[in-house]
Amino acid sequence: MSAIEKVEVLVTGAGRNFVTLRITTSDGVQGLGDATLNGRELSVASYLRDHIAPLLKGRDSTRIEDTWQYLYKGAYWRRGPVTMTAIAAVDMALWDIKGKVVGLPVYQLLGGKSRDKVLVYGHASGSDLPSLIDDMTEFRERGYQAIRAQMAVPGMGGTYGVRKGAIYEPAAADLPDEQLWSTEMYLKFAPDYLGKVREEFGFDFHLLHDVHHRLTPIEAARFGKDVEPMRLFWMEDPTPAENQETFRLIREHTTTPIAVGEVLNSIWDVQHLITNQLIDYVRTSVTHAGGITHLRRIFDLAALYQVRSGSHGPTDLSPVSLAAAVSLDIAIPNFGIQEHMVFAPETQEVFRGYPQFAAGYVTPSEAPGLGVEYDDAAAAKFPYDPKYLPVARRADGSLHDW
Ligand code: CS2
Ligand code: MG
Repeated sequence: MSAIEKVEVLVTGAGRNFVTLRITTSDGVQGLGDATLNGRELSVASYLRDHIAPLLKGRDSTRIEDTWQYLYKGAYWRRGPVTMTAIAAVDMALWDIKGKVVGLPVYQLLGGKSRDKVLVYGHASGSDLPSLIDDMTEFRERGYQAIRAQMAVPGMGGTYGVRKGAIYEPAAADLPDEQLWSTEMYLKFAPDYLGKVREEFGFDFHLLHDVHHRLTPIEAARFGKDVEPMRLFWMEDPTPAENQETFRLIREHTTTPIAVGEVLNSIWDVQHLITNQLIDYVRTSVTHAGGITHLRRIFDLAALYQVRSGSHGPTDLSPVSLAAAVSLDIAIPNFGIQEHMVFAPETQEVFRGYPQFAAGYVTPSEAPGLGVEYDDAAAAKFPYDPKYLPVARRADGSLHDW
């Protein structure tokens, strides 16, 4: 039996904060799993180090499903981002090990390729229309065939999704940055700039937009109708998804495709959305939704209802997460699109071998396992640096969804 012998929780601030789980077996085979939860990283690090690691020592590393069930049911307390991210990290690491032991990339263990390459989308943004157009132009020149467009709304300060500098990172403050939000201004402004993007670039690329949980259902219905002429690939997170049934109201008013899931972490959180076809893309990530084992279940349920994948993949999920996500993306029949962001140079120094971008697509590594190596010496150069995601407040001071 290939027993789990060593469990390491690796925390680094390489470009941004990442938590990585490394499992080593009695045969000396190592597997990696991403355990990064932006703004709450140490909660997962502690969950893994203090609660899960003692349970893993001596377990048979080949028993991936049993370990998943053991950690999920054994916690007693169900679901949630911290628990499901910790389970995900163990799951990814065990799939990585299994691939290395049999000498195959993980995607081969998931049924092999259903496509030759994985379509990705990038994040263009701007503080005003000229800078958004410039950024979109650059993404087009780099070969992206799908681009998300986000622009600052005048008078709203740090509107969501606007990159500062080369790398997009929303968790940039020592305490939560308080950003002003006005639905009225957004609803007046966003359809207009998305229309100008289409005027500038036409329709021969996929245009995406992230509403980021900001609207009420009827406001989202109105937004969806307003942007129908722009033929978005999707409008993302139009309204908070705790009440899954509420999306029916949006559906009744607009044909703009809907993508939901990045803040959700189990099949049950998206079950109603999928089985009632209230969404078109499910965005749950391999890191926050229980790993490869559970995300495959979500995608298989989605396939029954013609819902496609659209995995979350920002810079606050590590290159290990991207490698695991692309292993699923290339194998499942109902792949939609994969979010793709360029990692900081420091991140690339620590994590090596992850899927690389070429002409609008990525492809998985052919190396056994997930194909990512973690450089401890490089990681040690970048200490953990606690950062918080922003919060949003309305003009009257009340809190809004960020
Ligand atoms: C965003 C994320 O990529 C997206 O779709 O919603 O950038 C999100 O804001 C961050 O992952 C939060 O840490
Ligand atoms: Mg999003």
